[in-house]
Amino acid sequence: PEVKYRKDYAAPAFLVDKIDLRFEIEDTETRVHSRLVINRNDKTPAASTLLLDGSARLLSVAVDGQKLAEERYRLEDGVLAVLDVPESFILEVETSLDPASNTSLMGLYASNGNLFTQCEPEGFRKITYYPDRPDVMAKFSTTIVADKQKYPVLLSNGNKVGEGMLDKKRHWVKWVDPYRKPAYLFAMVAGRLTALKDTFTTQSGREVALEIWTEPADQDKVQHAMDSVKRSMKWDETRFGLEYDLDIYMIVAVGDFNMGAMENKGLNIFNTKYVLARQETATDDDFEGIERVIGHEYFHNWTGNRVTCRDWFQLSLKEGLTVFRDQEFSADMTSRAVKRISDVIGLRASQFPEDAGPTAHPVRPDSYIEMNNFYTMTIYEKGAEVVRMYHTLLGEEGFRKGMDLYFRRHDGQAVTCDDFRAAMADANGADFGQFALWYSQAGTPVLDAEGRYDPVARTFTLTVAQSCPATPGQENKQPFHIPLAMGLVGEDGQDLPLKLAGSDTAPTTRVLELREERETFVFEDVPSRPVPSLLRGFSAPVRLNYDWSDNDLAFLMANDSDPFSRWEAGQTYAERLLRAEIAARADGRGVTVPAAFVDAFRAVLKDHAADPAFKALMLQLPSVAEIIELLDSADPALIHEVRETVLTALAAELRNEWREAYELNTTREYRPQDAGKRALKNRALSMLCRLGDARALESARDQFIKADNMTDQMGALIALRDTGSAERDESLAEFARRWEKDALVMDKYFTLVASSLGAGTLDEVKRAMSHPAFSIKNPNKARSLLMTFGRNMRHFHAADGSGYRFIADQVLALDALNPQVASRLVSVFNRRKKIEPARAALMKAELERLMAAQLSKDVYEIVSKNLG
Ligand code: BAL
Ligand code: ZN
Repeated sequence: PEVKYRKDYAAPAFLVDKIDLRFEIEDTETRVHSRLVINRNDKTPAASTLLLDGSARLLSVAVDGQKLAEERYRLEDGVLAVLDVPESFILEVETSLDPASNTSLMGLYASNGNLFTQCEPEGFRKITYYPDRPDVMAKFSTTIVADKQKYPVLLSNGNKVGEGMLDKKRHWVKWVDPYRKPAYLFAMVAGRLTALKDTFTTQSGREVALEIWTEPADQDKVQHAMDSVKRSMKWDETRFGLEYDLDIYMIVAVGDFNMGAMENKGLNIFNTKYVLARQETATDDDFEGIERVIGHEYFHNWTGNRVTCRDWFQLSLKEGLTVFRDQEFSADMTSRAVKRISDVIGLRASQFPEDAGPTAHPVRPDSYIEMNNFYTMTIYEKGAEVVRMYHTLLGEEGFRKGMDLYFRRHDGQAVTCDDFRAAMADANGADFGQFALWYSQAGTPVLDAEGRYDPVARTFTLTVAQSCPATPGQENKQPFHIPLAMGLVGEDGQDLPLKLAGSDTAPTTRVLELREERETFVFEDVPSRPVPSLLRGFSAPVRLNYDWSDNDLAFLMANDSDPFSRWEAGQTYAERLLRAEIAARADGRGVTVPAAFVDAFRAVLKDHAADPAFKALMLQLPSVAEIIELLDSADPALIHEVRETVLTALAAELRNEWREAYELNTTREYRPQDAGKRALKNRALSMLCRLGDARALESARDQFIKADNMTDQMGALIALRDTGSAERDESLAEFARRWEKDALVMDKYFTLVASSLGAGTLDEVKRAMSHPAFSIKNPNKARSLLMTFGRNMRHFHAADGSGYRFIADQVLALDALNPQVASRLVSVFNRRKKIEPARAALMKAELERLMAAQLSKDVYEIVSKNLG
């Protein structure tokens, strides 16, 4: 397959001023007529051949009203070449589509009898022939014609300008989008849908119609989504001064969707997972996820749609920035500390491994085979960290100045990451030259810090060395520009003023700007040996090493004024213990959990003043996947066993405290704002159940039966999941029966099955595949059962290779249907080089088996990088 390179970018030879689309929806096909007003782009050398991307069945091509004879065009490998075209002309193209057989869910496809589109990044070419690249921005109009009974609702981007009956049965609707946009932001929907309607009045006093469309039976689950839309609109006005720009904003929910959601102009299409919620069917995490994703897609209207990407290598320009914006939104709506910690957990669990593996790529990649493979944690989450670092370096006001300049300069344009960086620099007179390396160098930088207290000089000297491991194609890295937020905590647990030689301010948190391989900072007037608190707020996406004593870590856990660093101290303490015990077990010794470690966690549990959501995070140990990253030649089974032993010790030693936490955080009635209490209560329940005592199992069973909300129902099931008890099997079976008609709740059932640690998990997963609610064609189902199993470190890494074989088989089955989802699934093999040799060999054999099969570009790219 062909590799595309960033360095080969060339401006488009032709531009499209206007495109008028007409969809004729019939029973057996959909015909698409497009009419383009095309002009040669005077910035490029004269060319007389127009090249269009496309793979749909081509019916006809016409230039200036003349249907072209076959010798006037050529169609080869997804490119239509129209020969001898004039400077300016009208091009008409007719195609025929079969949405019902489109299992890729890209382009136009059917889901439960309704029609939807997904065009980002390159789906529009499956609909018609077009310069399908984001730097071609045109004005779109869309007319949809369909049977009124079957497709009463016809939607597209922009404002509705007309509708009527064509004959007795068929109706039409016309939509016009006044804003220029790339083809990837096009959308249309046709079907039997119902809307919740509301309005929002913008800061300048315009009334915007809001509509959330779902299948009729789901209308009782959209209020939270609607509230989230209104909160998002308000927040973007308040925080960034950004107002919505059309008369109507629509969201449509669809059950078959490759991604979470899509920001099509004025017509966002959403996975039902990120729209539908009721207390009885959705957990607190689901509610938060909906608010976050609704915010994310809404925020794209400015960061992505009004200002878009020049080419797909710049994807993080819109995604990193929009994730940063949704993170800030969620932080303002919930708890900033809890949000930050949760985001870092996700980054470490998924982005750090990606950045250390065979598919590692910079935030702005240099090449790709299949663009769909680059909707990654690196582009999104590391991209958001890069944006956050501007914010940390410039402060809120400076960052806002940079954003304002970015929109002033680039509204209506397709631009690059460098343009964003220039706006941040120019608005603030800042130098972000070295900062550019965050876009071009892959890999997670490592900071090795050392501290020395001099009691005579009363100075504390901090030395920080930075390095970055090699990644594919990048052997040697240059030093990054890194903001390191830090403090010094005094003996009494209070922050000390940070007086740096040569500076006349003494704040208690400072952002040190690292630029060299090794730098030293001397703090003066330090009265006694402090404990340094480093990387406060996780001020940069790096790994940090510092030789804290266990006492220092327990002290920071209890005292650090920065909540992220309190949490981080606990994680570092746990990680250190786990590593030591893994090494001990490998030498045949038993696992011991020191009293001091237990005491540090006891103190957290007994801190009744702390936010329960924060406590729930403090009481969580690093995952097996995170520990694998820290080791060479990791044995997943051993890591798992040690981690379980430590958890069980914490459960047993703190049994009374867990019981107390369970009781204190059980509330009489359900209120959304008690999510933190539910999180802590359910963590306590899990800890108690792992001891296998009858009282705990009974509490869980009782909670499962009586729960009036999904968080508590799931909390009980998660607590029971690995107990091997009769209560487990009964509750799980009952859950599947109770919710067999609710697709999103059944996803939870499949997730529970696939994340189980018990011995029969693989068999249970295989059985679940023939459950009537399961379909491998539905991405949510494939993700909840198969992807969850691929992340089940105990069973995916079964020593006999059965987990690897099963996943490889499913990759092949999926690849024939939906390459995008298949390619996500095969990525669970990415960490092979971290795994001990016997298992690594079994993994390699499966990858080789895949390589020998007929693969999509998507899966080929991931497998070949794994074997390369
Ligand atoms: N643009 C693809 C989906 C999202 O990031 O919003
Ligand atoms: Zn996005």
